[in-house]
Amino acid sequence: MGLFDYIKKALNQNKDKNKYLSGFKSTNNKIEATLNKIDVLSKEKQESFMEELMITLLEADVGYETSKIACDLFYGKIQELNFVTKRDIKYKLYETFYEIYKDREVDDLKITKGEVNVILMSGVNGAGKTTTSAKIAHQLKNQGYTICLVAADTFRAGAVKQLEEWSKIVGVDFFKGKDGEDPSSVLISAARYCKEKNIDVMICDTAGRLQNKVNLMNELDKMIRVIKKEIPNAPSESLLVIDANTGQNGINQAKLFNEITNLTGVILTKMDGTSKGGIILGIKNTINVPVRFIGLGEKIDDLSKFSIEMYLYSLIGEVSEYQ
Ligand SMILES: Nc1nc2c(ncn2[C@@H]2O[C@H](COP(=O)(O)OP(=O)(O)OP(=O)(O)O)[C@@H](O)[C@H]2O)c(=O)[nH]1
Ligand SMILES: [Mg+2]
Repeated sequence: MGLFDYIKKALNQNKDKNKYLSGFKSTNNKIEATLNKIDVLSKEKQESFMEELMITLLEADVGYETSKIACDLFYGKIQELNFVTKRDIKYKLYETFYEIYKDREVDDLKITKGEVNVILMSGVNGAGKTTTSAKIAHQLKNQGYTICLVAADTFRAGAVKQLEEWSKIVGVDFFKGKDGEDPSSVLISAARYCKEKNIDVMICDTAGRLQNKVNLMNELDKMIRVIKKEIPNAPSESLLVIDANTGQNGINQAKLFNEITNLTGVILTKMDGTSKGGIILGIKNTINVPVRFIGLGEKIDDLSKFSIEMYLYSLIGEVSEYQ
């Protein structure tokens, strides 16, 4: 089976196909527009095409470093052909991105039976941490786990209430500290509470923090050190939530949060908006942390396991019609 057949098979099995396609529509249009200028790519036109491709990738938020790697890899691939058609270009783009995105299998969240598993959610203000905590709680509850949503955002007024409301909607346990309590201390009490109640997963929603605010990043570091005293393996998952519309800054966020929290995954939210989507390749190539989920809306069900095949198809589109 060729790469594209494989991708198509994965696509047809994915229930979120239409959401993906609509989420990446604007970038798909741009790539299409670049390709539509070409029928056959003669040797003379290759250089100017490569420039256009680089610009298209930069505009899609892939980031300079990763765009450069992609273009070099892609250029090498088309050099092997005597005659380059639009279909070849698409096919080689698939191959290029597929190669850049190593470790393509997306693991389920790591949950060990018989212990309290801590999922730590971090990210900058408004990225979607609280909503995504609820969406994950909902998915894990449906898989049969007992969940406690923990309000470790003691910073923003209303944050605790927001999570509490979600816990009622999802129908899972909820834990909060006292007003103004230090978030690390909330985590300790939450861990004890979850152990006592034999909760499988505690999902810790934290306050939004800018990656360049040292004291807030130190607070996050402290939370991780402290929770380990109660639960040595914690956090079993450390997930960074990034608003996909953030563009290049998202790659910086990923780098800095990764230094502090040792990320096990990234969640890109608001992919249903005007996001350009290229950031997924940029993040993976820059910090080698996989994108685990993408947020495709504000509702509790609008969280999809990331699929590189779906993603590439949504960006590059159909290949066979050019055969
Ligand atoms: N369209 C869309 N909206 C989303 C998605 N995820 C979150 N939102 C919205 O983004 C806004 C912010 O979400 P929150 O979950 O409160 O973000 P947060 O990171 O917890 O924010 P702070 O706690 O203030 O840092 C809300 O209006 C959410 O409904 C998504 O995948 N798609
Ligand atoms: Mg929040």
